[in-house]
This record gives sequence, C-alpha cells and structure tokens, in this order.
Amino acid sequence: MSFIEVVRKVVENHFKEISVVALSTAVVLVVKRFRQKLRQPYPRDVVIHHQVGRGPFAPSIMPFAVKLETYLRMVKVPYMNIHDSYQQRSSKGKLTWIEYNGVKVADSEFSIEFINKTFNVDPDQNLSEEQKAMAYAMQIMIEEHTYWAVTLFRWVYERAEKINQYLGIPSILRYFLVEGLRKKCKAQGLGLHSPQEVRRIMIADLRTLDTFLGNKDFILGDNPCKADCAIFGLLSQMYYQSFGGENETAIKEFPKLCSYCERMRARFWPDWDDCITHGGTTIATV
Ligand SMILES: N[C@@H](CCC(=O)N[C@@H](CS)C(=O)NCC(=O)O)C(=O)O
Repeated sequence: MSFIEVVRKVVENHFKEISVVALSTAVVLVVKRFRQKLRQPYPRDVVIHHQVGRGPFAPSIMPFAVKLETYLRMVKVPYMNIHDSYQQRSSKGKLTWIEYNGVKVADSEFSIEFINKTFNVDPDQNLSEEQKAMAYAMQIMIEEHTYWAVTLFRWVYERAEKINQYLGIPSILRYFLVEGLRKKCKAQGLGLHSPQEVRRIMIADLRTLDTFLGNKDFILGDNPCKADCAIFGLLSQMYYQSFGGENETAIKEFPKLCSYCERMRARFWPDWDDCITHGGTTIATV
C-alpha cells in the first residue's frame, strides 16, 4: 500500500477525531488573534515586564522575574508588570521578558543590557574590571548552576507539593510540568545526580557565595550592583518561598545569606507586602 493510500485510510477511519482536533486548533488560533487585536496598546516609554503573576511569599515564583524587577527598581526606570507570560513566553520560549515601545526582548540578561542602553544607566559603571569579573563569576554560579539544584528540589524531588499548596496547579498539569523539568535538569547535567549529591553541590555553591560575601552588605561592598539582583532572585526563592523544603533548610545553614536577603528586600522592596499574595489569601496590589 502506498503512502498516499495509508494517509487516505487513516483519514477515512478517523475522520471525526481529525475534524475535532482541526476545528479546536482553528478556534484557539482565532481566539488568540482576536485577543491580540483587542489588547489595549501598552503605554509608551514604559518597560513592560511580562511575568507570571505575584508569588505567595515573594513577588514572583520565578527567580528571573524577581531579578529583572529588582533591577528595574535599582535603576529606577518606569515599568509595569503584565502577568501573562504563562501564555505568552518570550521568543526564546522562556519566562520573564520585556517589551518597550513595541520592541520585544527575550532573556533577563539581554533585557538588562537593553535597559542600560535605552535609558543610559549602568549601576556597575564605577566598578573595577576585577570587581566586575568577581560579580560575574558569582552571578553565573547562582544562575547557571545553583538554579538547577533549586529547581530539582522544588519541582522534581518535592514535586512542587510545597509551593503548590499556594498555587493550586491542577495535578495533570503539575505532572507534565514536573516531568518536563526533570528532562531539562537531566539535559543540563545536575539532574543526573542523586538528590544527596545535588544537595552537596548546592551547599558547596552557597558556601562559596557566603565566603565571598563575608561581612559585606552586598556582593561587592556597601552598594548593590547588577549581580545582586540575580543572586537575590534565586536566594529569595530559597529563603521566602520554600516552605520547609530542602531549599529553605539549605539557605538557613548560612545566616549571612539570610540577612543578605533581608537587606535586599528592605532596599528594593519597601512595598514587599503589597507585592505578594500572602499565601494566596490576598490579591497583590502592586
Ligand atoms: N537565561 C534566561 C533563563 C530564564 C528561565 O530559565 N526561566 C525559567 C523560569 S525562572 C523558565 O522559563 N522555565 C520554564 C522552562 O524552561 O520551560 C533568563 O535569564 O531569562
């Protein structure tokens, strides 16, 4: 039987199912298109931060969203949050991204570069090259290494049970989310280790950060720099939003890192209580 004949047979035998799928896809596409058309234009000259909604005990459940919003506050540029990135991921398929006067920028770090250029700001301009190198190394360790350990504990080993008390993600969706993240963690590499090994790795990272921070207020001294936003983005998840899980017990072994979180919060988030849902009991007002 030729390929064409096989296709014809499948279509004949499953005509009903194929029609339903095709029709549903068409409806979804039309509704999406229609909603885009109806959407109010965003205000000009304001950075639109697309993110996923306020978190139960930190301003987002996404470390990269806390990073980017902390940065927007650090450099004091006008911005607003649009809580839609569950449905509208960035062009690179990731969550948290910005849009400015119609220009869309994917990736938190590229967003920061764009903000610096557009608004002519740079909180790191007075740092020496050596300081910049140290801050960069710490940031990359936290974002590209510790992040995966934190993801493994929150989403894979603990199956998001702790955070989901406050999010209420339906179990079928949570299953796919967890399994998708398990695959990504394996592809990255940390997901190939045992939970005990991943914990050891996470503690080693936190110890490195803790040692480097020493008695300084912020990662490079008395004043916070760009890397502090990224570091706080992840530590805030461990410290404020892990609900007795392994991420919380790990950070609590380092009191200086906990005080660091409190300092970053006090400096950039005086309205913190208005930016969280208090465990889903209120609607964040900011
Ligand atoms: N390098 C990216 C990383 C962004 C990222 O990994 N975002 C996570 C959420 S915090 C995400 O999209 N995860 C879902 C996924 O990978 O499908 C950035 O800085 O924006």
